[in-house]
Amino acid sequence: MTNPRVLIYFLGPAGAGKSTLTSSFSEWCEERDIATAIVNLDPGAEDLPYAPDVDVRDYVTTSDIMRKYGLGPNGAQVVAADLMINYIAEIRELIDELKVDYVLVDTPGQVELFAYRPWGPTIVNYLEPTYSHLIFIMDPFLAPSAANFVSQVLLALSIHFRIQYPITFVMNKMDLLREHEKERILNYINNWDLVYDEIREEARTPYMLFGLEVYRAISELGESIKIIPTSAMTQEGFHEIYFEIQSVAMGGEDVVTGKRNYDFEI
Ligand SMILES: Nc1nc2c(ncn2[C@@H]2O[C@H](COP(=O)(O)OP(=O)(O)OP(=O)(O)O)[C@@H](O)[C@H]2O)c(=O)[nH]1
Ligand SMILES: [Mg+2]
Repeated sequence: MTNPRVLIYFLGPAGAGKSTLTSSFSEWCEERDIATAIVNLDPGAEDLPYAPDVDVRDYVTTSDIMRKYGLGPNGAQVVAADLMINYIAEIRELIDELKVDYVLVDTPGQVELFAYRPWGPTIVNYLEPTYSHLIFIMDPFLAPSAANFVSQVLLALSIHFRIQYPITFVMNKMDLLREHEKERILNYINNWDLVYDEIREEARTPYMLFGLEVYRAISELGESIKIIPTSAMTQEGFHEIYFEIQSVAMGGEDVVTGKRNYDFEI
């Protein structure tokens, strides 16, 4: 059987590499004759490293909203996102017309749109209620310590808690790390016990107890959370991302919730 068409959302903190990874992953797929299209959902994007097939900026841009309502960039971005809802039916029609296997969706840097606001779940559920996949991009430069590493995982989980589609975690920008930084990050990724030990070492304050409780809350999941080291520059990890999406789209289970998300026969 052929695969369903999947919408793949690239999410993560500002500057983590959502747009670059969207672009680079699309090139990687095209080189392997896997048809992709790109949707830009970021009304604040200035220079994109790809030519979007569907672009929210054709309807609303953050810079127009800043001018029109005298808002700063963050407020304008939230208003722009809200206004986007007025055009979402048109955007969906355009997406539905795309004749590709994978639609890659670049998202705004305001991660709170997905973590806290109704916007994120509304958009994802509306655009493709069945075959959607989230890629949460972690930034190694935001993980200088075990506590910060865990807090990025928590952010991803809080998004996943609200938007219950399969999720793949990636640690991007691996090519930028020096050898000892790379080793530290890979140790966190591969060894949750080390994360536990470091949290204990890092914070010898009452907060340590809080940190350890948080750690415990996610450590069982941690066993099943796989984080793929990637680089948008070298395309490291792209096979693994593709494999993850494929294994879910072909009837696998979501590692975090254990739910079957694609309920069809293989
Ligand atoms: N060397 C290297 N640079 C990267 C990588 N991914 C992203 N970058 C760079 O990081 C910067 C931010 O990347 P973007 O793709 O714009 O990040 P973003 O998450 O889309 O940012 P916002 O949309 O502003 O939230 C750019 O200068 C990219 O070239 C990577 O894997 N390796
Ligand atoms: Mg971007």
